[in-house]
Amino acid sequence: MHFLNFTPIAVLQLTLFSVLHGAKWTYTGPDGEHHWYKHYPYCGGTFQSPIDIKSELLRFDSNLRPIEVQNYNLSPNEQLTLGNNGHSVQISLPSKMHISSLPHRYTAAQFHLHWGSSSRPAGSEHTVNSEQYAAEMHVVHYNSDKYPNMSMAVDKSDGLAVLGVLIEVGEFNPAFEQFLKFINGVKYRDQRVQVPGFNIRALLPARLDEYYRYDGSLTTPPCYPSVLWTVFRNDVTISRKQFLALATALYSTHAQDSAPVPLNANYRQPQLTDGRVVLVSFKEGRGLHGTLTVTPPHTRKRIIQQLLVGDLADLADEGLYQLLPSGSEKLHAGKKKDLKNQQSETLAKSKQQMLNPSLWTKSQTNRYVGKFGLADDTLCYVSLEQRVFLRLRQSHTENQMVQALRDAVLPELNLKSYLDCKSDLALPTIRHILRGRPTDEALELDRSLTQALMKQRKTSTAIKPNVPVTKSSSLSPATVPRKPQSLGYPHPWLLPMEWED
Ligand code: 3TV
Ligand code: ZN
Repeated sequence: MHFLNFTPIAVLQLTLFSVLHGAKWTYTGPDGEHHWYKHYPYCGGTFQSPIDIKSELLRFDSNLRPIEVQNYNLSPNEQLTLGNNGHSVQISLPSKMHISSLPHRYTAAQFHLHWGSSSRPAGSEHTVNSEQYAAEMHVVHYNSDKYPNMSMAVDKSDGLAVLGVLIEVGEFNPAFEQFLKFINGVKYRDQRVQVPGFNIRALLPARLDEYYRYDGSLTTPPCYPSVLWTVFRNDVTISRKQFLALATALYSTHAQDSAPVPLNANYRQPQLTDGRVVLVSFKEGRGLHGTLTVTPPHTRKRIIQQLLVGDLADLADEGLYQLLPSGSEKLHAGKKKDLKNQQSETLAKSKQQMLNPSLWTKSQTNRYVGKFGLADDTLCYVSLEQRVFLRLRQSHTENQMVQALRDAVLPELNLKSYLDCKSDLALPTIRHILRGRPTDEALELDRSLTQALMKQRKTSTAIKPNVPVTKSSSLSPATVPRKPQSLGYPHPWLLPMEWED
């Protein structure tokens, strides 16, 4: 969270200076991604991309329309510029191409790729359940309803929409060949060639109705958090030969440089999710990675309302599981168990992350990611909670103040965000609500919550390592390490509520 150390003016000055004077950045070495924030403060900030798109972040959203693109089928008479900018290979696109299915028109500007190396053909930026694809294509569009060009849009929160296509090595892809056949003409940085237009739609997967959607950033400096990301669920393939052409033909250095540096492995590591959810346009799961949480907003609202003023016994029996992350539906759908038992198990499962201190930087609640329709971002106080918490921890002032914020102020603020945003209910907030309802049922519900969490805590401490360290893990080096909770003292969230008379 290096971004927190700069004032807004300093961020602006530093970013302007670096963009104008072209501060050097690379993917490895002293100017590698862990150093980007020094010249490009947004790279150390929040809501960064790419991310690991994992099942527990997913929320089905029935409002997500199929992506519709216009004028993507270009004639060979239209000339496109293929270029090597030292970070990627890019094709500029004509402004008639646009996305028509979003609430604003997003006009195409360019597409480019990120890829691995010949020795390690894994170079996608987004990963799905920690799985990295061979490469990824990004079709960059800007909001032309609101901004006159790409430069004006690039740093605006609603400025850009990027379509992400995951690429696997497999069948030969004739559409990709339309530009890969010219790649040797742009071997070195700043080289450009003209290529005939072709059908850009053919670079995308067949189904444009199945995708992941979240709010994020440019994956390269200056990392502005200005991108509405759409990552298609279905990948496309290129042949091994096509992949190798991409991975071996290019250099990130100029033709005249004495030490040519190959251009490959040009992907950024997955970033922290910062309380974001990933909306999904499709409902059905797929095998191992397919389980989705599909709580529609109106159900969520109804359950929260029930927590506030409804019958708590009924809620314990039937309702609460619907608010909880992936897997809970399956448990509920199985053989009917004793209800209390069932509730305990379900809650325990869903709160597993909360019980693993290493995962606390990823909020259990979520920021509303759709830009359109439901709510103003400012209602989502969960990110505020995270930032306050991190900042206080960084300055070594973790104390009663933090606890008071978490226990008293933030649950109340969060309640509003749960109602307005697409987020799950965090335990402190459930407790905050129950505290306002000192009835036997509320006490009972709190007890079973506590029991379930205590039980789960024992199991999770026994079997779960603290920090997953796979290559594609979304824990970036910016993660503040957590000290493990002492086994002897339950975390305050696990203690039964004190009931006021
Ligand atoms: F807009 C971009 C992206 F979205 C650009 S051009 C503007 C940067 C100053 C770019 F280079 C990108 F790499 C991306 S990306 O987030 O799609 N990778
Ligand atoms: Zn990109």
